[in-house]
Formats: sequence, structure tokens, C-alpha cells
Amino acid sequence: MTDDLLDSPGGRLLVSVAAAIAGLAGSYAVTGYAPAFIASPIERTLARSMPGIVVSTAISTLGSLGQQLNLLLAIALAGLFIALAARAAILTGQLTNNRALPVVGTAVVTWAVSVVLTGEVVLAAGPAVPAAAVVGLAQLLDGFGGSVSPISSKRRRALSTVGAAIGAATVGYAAGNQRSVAATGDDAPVLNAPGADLDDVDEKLAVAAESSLGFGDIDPLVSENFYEVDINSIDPQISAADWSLSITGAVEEEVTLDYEDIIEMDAENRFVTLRCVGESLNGYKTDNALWTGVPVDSLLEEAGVQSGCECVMLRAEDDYYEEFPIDALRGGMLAYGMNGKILPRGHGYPVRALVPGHWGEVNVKWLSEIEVLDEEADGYWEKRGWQGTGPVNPVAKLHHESMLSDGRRRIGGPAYAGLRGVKRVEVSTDGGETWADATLSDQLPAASGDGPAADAWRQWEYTYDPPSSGHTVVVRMVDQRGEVQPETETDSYPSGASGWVSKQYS
Ligand SMILES: Nc1nc2c(c(=O)[nH]1)N[C@H]1C(S)=C(S)[C@@H](COP(=O)(O)O)O[C@H]1N2
Ligand SMILES: [Mo]
Repeated sequence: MTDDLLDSPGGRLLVSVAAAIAGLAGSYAVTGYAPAFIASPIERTLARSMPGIVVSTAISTLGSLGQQLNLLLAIALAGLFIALAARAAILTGQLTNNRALPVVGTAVVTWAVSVVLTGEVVLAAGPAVPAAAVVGLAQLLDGFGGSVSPISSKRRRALSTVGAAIGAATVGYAAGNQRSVAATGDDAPVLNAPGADLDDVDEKLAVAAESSLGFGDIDPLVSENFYEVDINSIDPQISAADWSLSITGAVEEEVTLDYEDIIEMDAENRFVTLRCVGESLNGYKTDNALWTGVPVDSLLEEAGVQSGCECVMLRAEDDYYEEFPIDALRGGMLAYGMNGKILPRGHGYPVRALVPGHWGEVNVKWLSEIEVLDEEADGYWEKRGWQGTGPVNPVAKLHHESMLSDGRRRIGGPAYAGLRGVKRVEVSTDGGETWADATLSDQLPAASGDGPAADAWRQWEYTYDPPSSGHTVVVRMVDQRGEVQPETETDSYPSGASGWVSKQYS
């Protein structure tokens, strides 16, 4: 029995774990937060194989936390693979008395595992090299090959190995963050497309800013922090130059378009609000933006739709797919710009679909294929029990409240009804006995500039003298046809939350 770190089971475990940490960091360093990161395919597989009801429950109870936990689990599993590779390589090297095997074996097996997972032959060196280096360092510190160990105490050698791994992790994490393409809007480059009218974008955004009942923390008409819902925690990272969109299936002629084709076509700037079917009644997964893109209709006409079911499947680069009536898509657009910026990665760069008035889930991001179907089929979420391919449920939310200096209370929030349009918001401060009209923000302008936007939310505001005793405030919306938002309360699963938002004041 020697005093070598690698000769004890505990020492081997420690070195294997250190190799795993360095390997994970190395992978992240060369990929950033992208699908080529070694944990990403594991995370996808976990998310795909989770039973629908588990996913749905996780979404409604944990929100995005569930997804983060899933990613953590995937990272842990990827680390386990590397640690097992290192441990096996060390043990085999010792058994066969082959001094090169621990390092070479760790490198080769980690590389192979990474290639199998991610399909990236070159980037797989990212995890392989640092993991093998940690094993090599441990051997070196043990003074292998007859040389004298540079560090005599075993404990110190262990600490040095772990220290090196943590150092590698720090550097790798920083490098990976540098490399990560921002998912959200603020960092996206300014839009520049031959077919887009950017002055019109500025004008419309200015109108939205003027129309906004801008006070306190009321949600602005153009969302500052547009919500994001994805089936994977790591978004696809697509280069516009490699991207194309095809219209396939039950068509007279398949049509394929690349990014250049699309940004050269005549574009329009449209306010469209999105609402996720999974959000709670008074939730924060409804947002509005000014989108730049091209109408889908003419492209469908070019392809010549011959659908037996009048239905269509949209498919995406993240293997997401949603099916719905093709008529809904005819009014939609292919968006490549958002609020005057290039469509951010997290919202579907380079191109996403917008399907006015319909639940968020059919607004497919990272769109790659429009498949015209002959028969109905289930989309990703419908396979998991959701029914979110239809028009949104109307809702007036209560998100803002403040006390004014004169003792009155001001309440407000967004109201949205999809293509039905918000005509009125009514407020009751006596639990629904009597109702009064709230003040509404002006309707946002239509893409053409003529009349109101077909599918955009409005803000409401109401100020009242609160009674000294307890009372209940209830809010409801009336659509352009005069229909009152349904009072019946339902959960978001499976077809969207409904009911009137209310709040009790003591
Ligand atoms: N490719 C793809 N498209 C997608 C999703 C997805 O996971 N993958 N999520 C959908 C869901 S459930 C919603 S609510 C909206 C959200 O769009 P946003 O993230 O831009 O807000 O995108 C939809 N489009
Ligand atoms: Mo959603």
C-alpha cells in the first residue's frame, strides 16, 4: 500500500469528481448556454420523457423553478458520466500497469460520451481535455513514474487537485457566460431589414408610450420583460445563415425560404399580445410587443394548400410542434423583429410564428416547418393533456394598487381578449353587487395605422374611496361584442384559467 492519492478508493473518488467538475466547466467554456453544452441533451431527454401530468403539475406549482431543477439534475448526470469515465480509466490503468491509460482513457471516453450526447465532434474536446488534465495532475502530484512527488502530504495533493478543478470551473464558467448569446430583448441588436419600415416601428412605439397609463408599477403597454415559456431550459442557438423554413405536406408545391428571402419581403409592424395557457388567472405570462414580420397568408397561397382537415402543424428547431386550424395561421405572421430589435434568441430567433388571438403555445418559435396536414394530429402539449390550441380566454387582471395622498386607492392592470378586443373593464368594490367602468388606455394602432390593433391588450385603471370596513374588489372585462368575461372559475390545466379576478381588502 503506497501513500498515493490514486491508490485509495476515496482518493480515486475525489479525483474523479474533480475531473467531472473540470469537464463540465470545459464543456460550458466552449459552448456557453447552448444546446452543444454536454448537459443540454440530457435535460431535453428528461423533459421529453417526463409524464405529461408531472410536467403540467411542475409548471403550475413550481413555474420555471421546475425547469431549473431539471437542468441541475441533467448537469449532475453529465458530471456522473465524466466521473465514471475517469474512475474506470484510472482503475484500468492501475490494473494493467499502464501509466498513460488514466489520462488517455479519461479523455477518450469523456470525448466519446460528449459526442454521443451532443453530436459535436470538435466541441467535445471541451469536457475531455480538462477532465483528463485533472487526472494527469493527480498522477503528477502522486509522483508517478518513479519520480518524487512534488507534494509530500496526501491531504495537500488532494486539496491541490480539487483546487485545480475549482479554478478550472471558475474560468470555464466565466468563459461560457461570455460565449452565451443573450436570450432576452435588451441585448438584441437593432433591427435592420430591407423589407421593414423602421420609422414606422419608432412611431408605433412612441404611440404606445403615449397611450400607456404610465403610473407606478402598472404593466406598460409594450412589455419591458416579456415572459418566456420553453420546453427546454437551454434555447436553440441558430444562425440565420443556416436557417430555412419550408412549407410542406398537403400542398401543391413545397416552398422553401431562407432568412434573406423573408427579410426582403414587404414587412409589417404589428402589436400582438401573447398569453400562456398555463398561467394562473391573475398571472404574469401575458405580454405585448410590436413585432416586425411578414404575413403568412400569401406564402400559404403560393404553396397551394390542399388540406383534408384544414389543419396545420408548425415544427421548430427544438423539436417542438403544435397543430391547429390553418385558418388561424392565415391571419398570422412570421416575425423576425421585436420592438425594433432583431428577434431575441429566447423569443425564437431567427423567425417565429404569431397566431393572433390564440394561446401562446401555437406561436411557435425557432420555426422550421409549416406542414399542411390531411388529418388532425396532437401537438407537443396536447400529447401531455393540455388543450391550448384555440383562442385565448379573456381576462382583466389586477396587478397594480397604490394609495394616493388624498386617501383614495388606485387599482389597475392589463385586460386582454384576443381577437374579441377589449371594449370595457368593469370594477366592483362591493364584491360584485354594483359595477362601475374603469378608465382604459387608448387602443394601440393597427399594423396599417388604420384603426385599432386586432390583437393587443389594454390597460385599465380605477380610483375609489376605500370604505373603512372590509370589502372585496372584483374586476371583469367586456369584449367588443358586449360579452362579459365568463365568471366560472377554472384552473389553467387543461384549457386555460378563467373567472373574475378579485381581491379582498380588510
Ligand atoms: N419552438 C417552441 N416554440 C414555442 C414554445 C417552445 O417551447 N418551443 N413555447 C410556446 C409557449 S407554451 C408559449 S406560451 C409561447 C411563449 O412565447 P415567448 O417565450 O416568446 O413569450 O411560445 C410558444 N412557442
Ligand atoms: Mo404557453
